[in-house]
Amino acid sequence: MKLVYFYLLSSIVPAFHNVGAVEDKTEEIQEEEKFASACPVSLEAKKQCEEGEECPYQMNLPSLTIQLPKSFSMIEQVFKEVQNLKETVNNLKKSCQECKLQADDNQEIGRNEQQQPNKEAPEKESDNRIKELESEVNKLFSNLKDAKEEINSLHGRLEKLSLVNMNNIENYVDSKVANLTSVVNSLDGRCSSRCSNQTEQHYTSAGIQQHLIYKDCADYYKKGRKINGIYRVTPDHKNRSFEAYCDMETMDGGWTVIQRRLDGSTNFNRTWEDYKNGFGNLSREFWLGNDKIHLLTKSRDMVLRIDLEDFNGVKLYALYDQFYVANEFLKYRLHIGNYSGTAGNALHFSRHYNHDMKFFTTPDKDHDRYPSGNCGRYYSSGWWFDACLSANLNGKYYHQKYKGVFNGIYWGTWPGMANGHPNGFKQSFKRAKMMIKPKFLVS
Ligand SMILES: *[C@@H]1O[C@H](CO)[C@@H](O)[C@H](O)[C@H]1NC(C)=O
Ligand SMILES: *[C@@H]1O[C@H](CO)[C@@H](O)[C@H](O)[C@H]1NC(C)=O
Ligand SMILES: *[C@@H]1O[C@H](CO)[C@@H](O)[C@H](O)[C@H]1NC(C)=O
Ligand SMILES: *[C@@H]1O[C@H](CO)[C@@H](O)[C@H](O)[C@H]1NC(C)=O
Ligand SMILES: *[C@@H]1O[C@H](CO)[C@@H](O)[C@H](O)[C@H]1NC(C)=O
Ligand SMILES: CC(=O)N[C@H]1CO[C@H](CO)[C@@H](O)[C@@H]1O
Ligand SMILES: [Ca+2]
Repeated sequence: MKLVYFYLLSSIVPAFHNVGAVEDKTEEIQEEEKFASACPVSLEAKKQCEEGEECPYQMNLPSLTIQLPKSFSMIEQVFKEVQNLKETVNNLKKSCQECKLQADDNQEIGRNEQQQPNKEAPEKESDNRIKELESEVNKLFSNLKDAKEEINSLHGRLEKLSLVNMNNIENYVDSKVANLTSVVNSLDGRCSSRCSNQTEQHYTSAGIQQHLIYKDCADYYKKGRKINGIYRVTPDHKNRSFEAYCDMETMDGGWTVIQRRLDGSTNFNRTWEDYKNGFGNLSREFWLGNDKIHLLTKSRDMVLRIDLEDFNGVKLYALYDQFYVANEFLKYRLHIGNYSGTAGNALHFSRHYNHDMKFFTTPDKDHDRYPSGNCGRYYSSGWWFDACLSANLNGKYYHQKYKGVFNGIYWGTWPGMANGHPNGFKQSFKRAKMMIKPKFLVS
């Protein structure tokens, strides 16, 4: 784990290995002294052993808690900056695309008019620069997101953070951001002035609307589409678009639904491939698909809302102020932020039952933290299993109370849920829904 982390960060700090080493060393020594006095390592023989015999020893390591340096928060800040930058580049690109499409339209309309000879050239050049810029911002963004993930996952578990020089990372990323920002600013000026010149002449409200990209349900809602239903979204213009169910009523609307249970018509005991691509019927019960959820949560900071209803008509909800699902390479690892709501924080129930930062497991792919079996197979579900669960919304749909293994739709903090009923019956849910929305729209 440590090695992965180190390589990852060192890959974005190629040139600064020795700066600030002195400062680090003193920190390291202080750190070591602290540990030496607080929790000494002990080595003891496991049993009595005779001379000449190979003797088994047991080493007791103290449990370690490492304070991350204050620059950890800086990475968070830089990360946000890059995200803003990314948004700017996207907007820039969109406005240029719109502008270009309009120009094309105009050319068709005015085919008979004389065309200016060199009109294409500067536009192409600007297009290319934006493409370059975009790929650079994307690279930086994903590096940072990965670094952030690694740091989060290692928080409190890392032995020697001094391996990584945080100051260097800051400097490097800062200079990168500064450079990109200046390029974006210069391009922005050029592009928007050219656009406004053309839009002034040929702007029609219908024309612009046509070319807008809807990243998710929130974009539709903003444009006045307020009826629940299926809409086509394009969270990342480099990938295909796809259909999603939009909840336009709950809590100010604009929610992209990623999972829904309501009658047991769809089987959720499925393979990795099924969970990757999504399954079910968007109008009824479905899993949107891990690749799509990744794209949606990558393109914007998202919040997650979970709505649950039991067979007594009790309706409660949970809201997480951050929700991100990593890509397939990182096994669709889950990230959740702070909880609020009425249903209880079952995704992060305790230190030992915590679905945050866990990989996705399906009955045919075991990435869980349970050493002697596959939680996905045991509970007939694909989920971010720990060892194994305090929540599982993809469990089997029971139409009433059930007995046996806790393999139904499960939310451990639900009133009376974890204990079951006196005669061994377990409670089940009538409805469950998971949905996401850009964070900046949630007050
Ligand atoms: C930005 O970076 C490019 C190459 O990465 C470099 O050529 C250029 O001089 C830099 N610009 C500034 C303002 O630092
Ligand atoms: C906008 O159009 C006017 C003439 O209509 C022209 O003089 C001006 O240079 C144009 N501006 C840009 C940035 O292309
Ligand atoms: C889930 O699927 C697996 C493999 O397809 C199967 O062996 C198992 O019996 C199923 N579990 C349930 C509860 O249907
Ligand atoms: C999905 O469900 C709706 C409503 O029940 C139904 O009309 C539609 O045919 C179903 N679609 C598929 C692909 O099964
Ligand atoms: C969660 O709450 C803590 C403390 O209130 C805050 O510092 C942190 O930024 C919050 N996390 C998110 C993702 O907003
Ligand atoms: C989820 C998804 O389809 N991701 C694809 C997006 O596009 C890149 C580049 O074409 C692919 O590598 C991803 O698999
Ligand atoms: Ca396992």
